[in-house]
Amino acid sequence: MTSSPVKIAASEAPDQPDSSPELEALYRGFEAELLVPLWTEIGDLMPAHPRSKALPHLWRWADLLPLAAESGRLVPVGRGGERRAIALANPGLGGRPFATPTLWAAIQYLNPGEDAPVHRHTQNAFRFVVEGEGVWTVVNGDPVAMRRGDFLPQAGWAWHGHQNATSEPMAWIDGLDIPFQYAVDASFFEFGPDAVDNTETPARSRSERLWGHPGLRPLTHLQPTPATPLLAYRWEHTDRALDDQLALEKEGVTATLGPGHAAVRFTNPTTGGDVMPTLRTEFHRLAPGTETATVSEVGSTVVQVFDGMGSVTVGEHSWSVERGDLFVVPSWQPLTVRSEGGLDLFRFSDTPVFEALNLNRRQEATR
Ligand code: GTQ
Ligand code: FE2
Repeated sequence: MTSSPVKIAASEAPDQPDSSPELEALYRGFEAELLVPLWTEIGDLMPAHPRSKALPHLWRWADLLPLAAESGRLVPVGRGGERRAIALANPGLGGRPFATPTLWAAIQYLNPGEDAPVHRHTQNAFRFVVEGEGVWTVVNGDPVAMRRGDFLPQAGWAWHGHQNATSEPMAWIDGLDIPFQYAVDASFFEFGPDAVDNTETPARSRSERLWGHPGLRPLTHLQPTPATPLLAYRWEHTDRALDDQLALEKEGVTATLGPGHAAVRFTNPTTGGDVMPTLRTEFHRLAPGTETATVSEVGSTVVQVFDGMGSVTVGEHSWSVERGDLFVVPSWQPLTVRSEGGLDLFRFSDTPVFEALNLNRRQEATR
């Protein structure tokens, strides 16, 4: 006998009718017809507030990097596997390679002289570099240098391959909306050339020469695009913006989120909105001794510590963190961050999805 895919467990929910042979027969009847009553499921389906299956979790860079390097020794990169990328698998998500229900986060590793082959997909992506340099990511034929502190967005459906043009291996992190597109069955994928057809290693990409001038829009490109056309947001700009905010605060100009808390959002210069339709990306700098407010938000977030030391609390979990460490903040779990000697954080989230659907909520704990 095959077992029914649906099993109705009436006793687990409150305010259920008393069990009886007729009730059991009714429930077996539901199962046989693939029917499920709302009254046994409502607590899980319609909770008072989001209860993510994802769990708060921390991955330490000191554990990730050696495993990525060992993958570099043992596992070739090429067609089929496409990327030497190792995903963070949230312990609450059943072993799937998903950092959160919507977000993919992975460490990727490329040896000297290696090419990660060209492909494109509907998933929106970005790279963020916490240490090292030497890889050019070639996006629609435009080679983009990757260096420490750089944020490198790459819109869905753009052709891309990666090329290590130096004599040192390089690791970085990838963020994508793979789990979101998987959940809603929106994914398309195409192979491009096996080798990255590129001989240039410019310091600045063509995209930066066109789009990388603050407040200046090329008159040939006045139409808004759904994702940012700027392929690199360089560390020197991010660093200076954050330094300036903290310096202005000292001069009495309100420029920070709170005492000692500088932050910037990476934006699409054609709209002023988020860099990609599904992904919000930000950089936060906490001066020594700063503690953030405790905030809960709808949607999930992944944070990588770029520099410094501090501690974070996500729901019931607290960790001390240092350079490269990554942690996840599931939907509606309160987050508090404390800086010890100064703390720089890169963060990405799925917030634009919730904002577009009017499902975003944010709550600050009173203290
Ligand atoms: O570098 O193109 O981590 O397509 C996952 C999917 C990286 C990439 C990932 C990808 C890529
Ligand atoms: Fe890709």
